[in-house]
Amino acid sequence: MAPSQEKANHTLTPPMGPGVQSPSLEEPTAAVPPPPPKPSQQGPATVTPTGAATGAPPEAVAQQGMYLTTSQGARLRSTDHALKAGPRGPVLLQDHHLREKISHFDHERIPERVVHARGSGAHGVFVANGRASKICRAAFLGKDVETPVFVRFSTVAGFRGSSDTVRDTRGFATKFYTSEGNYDLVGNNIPVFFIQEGIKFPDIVHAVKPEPDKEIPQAQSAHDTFWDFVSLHTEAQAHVAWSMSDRGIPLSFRMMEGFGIHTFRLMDAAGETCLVKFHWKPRQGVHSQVWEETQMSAGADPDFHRRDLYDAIDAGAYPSWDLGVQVMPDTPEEIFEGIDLLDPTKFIPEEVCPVEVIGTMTLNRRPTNFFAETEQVMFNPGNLVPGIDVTNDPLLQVRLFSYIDTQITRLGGPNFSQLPINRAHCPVNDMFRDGFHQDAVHGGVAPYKPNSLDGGNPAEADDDSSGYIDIPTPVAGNKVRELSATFDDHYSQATLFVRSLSSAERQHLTSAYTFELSKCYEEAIRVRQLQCLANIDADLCAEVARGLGLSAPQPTTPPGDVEPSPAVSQLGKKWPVVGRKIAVVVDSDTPPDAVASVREAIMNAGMLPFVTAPRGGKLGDVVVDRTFLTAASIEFDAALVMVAPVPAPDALPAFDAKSGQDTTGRAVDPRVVKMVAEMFRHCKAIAVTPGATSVLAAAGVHEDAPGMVVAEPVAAVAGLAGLLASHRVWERFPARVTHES
Ligand code: HDD
Repeated sequence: MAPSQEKANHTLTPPMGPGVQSPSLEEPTAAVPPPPPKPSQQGPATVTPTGAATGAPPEAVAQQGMYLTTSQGARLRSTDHALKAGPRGPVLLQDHHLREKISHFDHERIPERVVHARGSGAHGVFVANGRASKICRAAFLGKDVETPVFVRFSTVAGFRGSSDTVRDTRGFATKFYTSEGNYDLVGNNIPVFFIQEGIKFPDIVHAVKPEPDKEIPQAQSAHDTFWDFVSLHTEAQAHVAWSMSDRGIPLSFRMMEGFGIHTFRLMDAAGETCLVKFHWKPRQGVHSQVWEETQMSAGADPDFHRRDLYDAIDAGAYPSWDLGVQVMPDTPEEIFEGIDLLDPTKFIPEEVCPVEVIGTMTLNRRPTNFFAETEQVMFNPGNLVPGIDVTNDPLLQVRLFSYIDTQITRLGGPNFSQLPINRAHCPVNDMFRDGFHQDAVHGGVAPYKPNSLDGGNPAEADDDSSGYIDIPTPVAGNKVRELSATFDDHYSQATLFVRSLSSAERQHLTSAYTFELSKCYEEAIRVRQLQCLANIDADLCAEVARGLGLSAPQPTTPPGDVEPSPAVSQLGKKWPVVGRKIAVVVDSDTPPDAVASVREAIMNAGMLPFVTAPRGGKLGDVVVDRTFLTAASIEFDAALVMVAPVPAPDALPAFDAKSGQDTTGRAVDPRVVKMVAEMFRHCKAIAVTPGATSVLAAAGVHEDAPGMVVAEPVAAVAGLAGLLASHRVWERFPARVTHES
């Protein structure tokens, strides 16, 4: 994937659509048509609830005409002043426009999602490679079939206005607008879940949400009620291990894996079935922030992930994911290699069952209107198409009820499927009528079956084209409130995960547990969680216990021997650098033509340059993207510092701490020094041109340290790209941390 030539020449300033004038300083007075939606931002095709294209232009459903009107279309003279009895008199109730304007405003907010409230979405396309046709009859999985998609990424715990970069599981929900109806794959970025049964969902959510007396903390799991629950409800331990790892603090939505978690049943054209688990594999690589970065970005840019997604799409660096499946035989016991496929707290290591790629999704359009699309989109794991079916996973079964139910409150009634973002892109004839916010003017007189008055319409499908085929499997048993004994093992997959991590990841995991448990007020909860850690891994338990100043308990269930799964580690691989962000740090001494060439070299490598200068405006023809005042180290994956004349003086300038200048007499800007020091600490690649080495000295960074490049600008870009392929300079992390050190 490379950015298109046209897109690659981005300026990182907001694009203006054709015919849209730059805003003037004065308030415009002449009437002009409303701006059309930007072609790159159009929502899905406008179709009626019965599927017929309306033919209406997209703007017909938005604002029309050149004049301000009431909601009924009457033109208005003024919207700045209420109608009053005299210029100093009381406001008159008679003012229709005032009442209508304020009343509509009073009802602008809808309830946020009870979980996953904070999220952002994008449109795109899924192209199947046809490999799944052997196992699944779904039309959208046929070779080269292109299906429009809308994806919403989210955090779970935080409110709608919370920060993007908190430690949390991320939602990864995809709506495929297929020719056979909408198919929703509503997954997360972690392959296991907290609970085995849906009936426990309110409990885990109540535990992680802010505590009910003070309503703190916001969007955090580092508090007593969360650790109280998960240390008692030990089936949560595997998920907790994943969310305490780097998986809980992704660098970008673009760089997360996605998992369907549950086992699904696929059926081919001949009626043969198999069991699968779905995986999304980001072509950008799987990368995370480091903990300090998450906290800095929560302050410097709470919209960090949202902005990153939209910046990448605007720059033409469209993120893409391969969709893959692990395919397992559909046996009566539904157990694979000793793992119960109905237990959503378990995953199947890729070394045990490889992931086979069945298609690729590319996100290439951001929404035109956040509320209409990202906020109003609804997902439902029960939205299935012919060929894809659920299993008896007791978590999934309850989800099938919950997602429709919640929309009735959140989207204000039963007609949420008629909202443009939720409409199927194929004919819909559901015989549902009336209800709040009914958008359709249905014809016919017989929304019931059987009927003769509408000629029998709608007809029923045959088995070949019908969704929701119930495979006639025998169901028997007493009514019980219990789970199969094959769900009893709560620890071995947490052990497997922990022992699959690299040293640096393991260090992050230890720090995360220690940090979170240190935030609990109740010692009994810390001790109880240490008991769980003892059952997962003795070293991990000992390290966390040391950090907490407690003693490590003996396990009650000693960890068994597990085969590690290298695939769960995010380290040790090489990834494409397309879409990675490079700060090009310059000042008034940097020759503009050198900046222009570096910018071009970065874009030629598929990366995104951000020219960062002491003040805004232009350097020659190059637009300054960030100033030293607005730039933050956390925004960038790497930096190229060229704050000095090029070519360099003979002797590399050093920093004189007393004067704050370098040995050539130039002041070293403390904001650049801070950025370099932070990026070094966060193990990011840093390049400096030979004339700028005093910045390194001022930041206390040695030019021979791992991941440092001292080179002429264009050569430095190649050096940075080489380092970025591993994401971070992992050698800078100490081999193993202990809390004594
Ligand atoms: Fe859920 C939203 C993912 C279990 C009940 N869930 C929601 C979203 C995602 C997930 C990504 C956000 C969708 C969007 O962007 O609009 N949920 C999961 C996964 C689960 C899971 C991967 C386990 C494997 N969820 C789960 C259970 C229940 C729910 C067991 C209830 C019993 N989930 C909901 C919900 C939400 C929701 C309350 C909130 C807003 C919404 O549905 O539309 O119904």
